[in-house]
Amino acid sequence: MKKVFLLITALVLLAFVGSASADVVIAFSQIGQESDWRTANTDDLRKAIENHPGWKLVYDDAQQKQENQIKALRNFITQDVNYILFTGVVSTGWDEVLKEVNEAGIPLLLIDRLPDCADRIDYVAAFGGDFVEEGRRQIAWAGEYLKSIGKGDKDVNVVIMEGTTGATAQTGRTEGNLKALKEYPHLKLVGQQSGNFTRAEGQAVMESWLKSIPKIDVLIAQNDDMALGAIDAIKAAGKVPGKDIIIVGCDSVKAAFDAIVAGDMNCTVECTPLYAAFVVPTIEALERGVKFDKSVIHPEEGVFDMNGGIDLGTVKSVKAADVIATRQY
Ligand code: GZL
Repeated sequence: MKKVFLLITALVLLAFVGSASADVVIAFSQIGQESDWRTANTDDLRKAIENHPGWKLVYDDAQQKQENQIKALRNFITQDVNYILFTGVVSTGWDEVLKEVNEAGIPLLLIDRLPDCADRIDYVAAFGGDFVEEGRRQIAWAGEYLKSIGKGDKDVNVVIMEGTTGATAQTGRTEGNLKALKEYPHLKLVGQQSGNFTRAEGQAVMESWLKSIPKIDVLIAQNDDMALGAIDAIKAAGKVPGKDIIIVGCDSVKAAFDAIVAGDMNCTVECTPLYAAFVVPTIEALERGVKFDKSVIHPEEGVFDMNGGIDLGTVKSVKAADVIATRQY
């Protein structure tokens, strides 16, 4: 009899301990694996969540398809997860499914690319790059650099290679690019096309431009992967990247630092993918009952180039070679 009593007690205790340490389940709808930035963003968040005591990650890679993200979000609702991290491949078409997330009462953290419907839905907080400022910095760097080498009064031909059409990172950076061009009238826009944030498509677009545009002096690539693809095309055409064509990227991934130090690229505008430093404390605070007010948080970001010292108003460029050893992505 005593043994039975002890067995039942042990089972009850086991069940209690099991339920008391029930996981906090965090679901992450990730866009895809289109760029080094995206890989760094995924790795940073996965590592932080999977290594956090009592937390469990439910991860979905949408392979850059909106329909896959909508399916994933609905699966998260069915699984009744505790939190949802969301970044949208494009900015439109999310109202219905994000309202379903709200109706299910699952706290939503918006990261990276905010949806156009952000003002019409509930979310805890939002964290990501200031894309308009990043686009402004790209053009301003080119304008200020040309002034610094005595070519500020010379008309130069500029091409803008845009990210995934309709992504807030593309629409924001393009807005910043075009607004800043008005401040530098000698920068003449002669080409504008999407390279979809991928290295392969960046190379293909540059190849076609080199055949169709008589003279290109500056490439503004809205991410480093497309800039690196364009560098491959420029070299294949027998031109010297970083000299015949000035190349300004965005993200500040390691491969861009390597290209700048090698002299193939001139500048990269930082857009950090390291979001765990925001997401982890936010969810820990939510677990303690802290309330949030839909705040949109932009991280401090820099600009890195061949020599440093280019003043862009909100930031001064730093020499890539001086900091490459400290970079985390
Ligand atoms: C920016 C992010 C963009 C990066 C690209 O926050 O959405 O998507 O700039 C990535 O490299 O593909």
